[in-house]
Amino acid sequence: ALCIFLFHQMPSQLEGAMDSLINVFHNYSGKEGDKYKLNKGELKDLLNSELDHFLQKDPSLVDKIMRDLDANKDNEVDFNEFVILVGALTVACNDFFEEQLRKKGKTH
Ligand SMILES: [Ca+2]
Ligand SMILES: [Ca+2]
Repeated sequence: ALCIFLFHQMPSQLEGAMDSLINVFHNYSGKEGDKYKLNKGELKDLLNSELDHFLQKDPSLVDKIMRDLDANKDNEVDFNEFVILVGALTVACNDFFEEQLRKKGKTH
């Protein structure tokens, strides 16, 4: 019901973010093989195009991320595994953001 609501109403900022997350995943996962999972090539495309600012240009990083994310060891990243990556990155960014806020706070 929530998802139907999302597609018919102007979403809030958070709902929009959730919607984007779902759309981005499926844009890449649908390219090859299993439509609902990212293989290594699809994961690489997604990381390069969508997380360019967060990730260093390190060719071995895709392998590492794949290994870290692939909890069920089927060599594909499904949506459950993908949200763990996004969640971890978001937490890391928030830590940075809070640190900046704290630094600013101290100067006053
Ligand atoms: Ca796929
Ligand atoms: Ca997997």
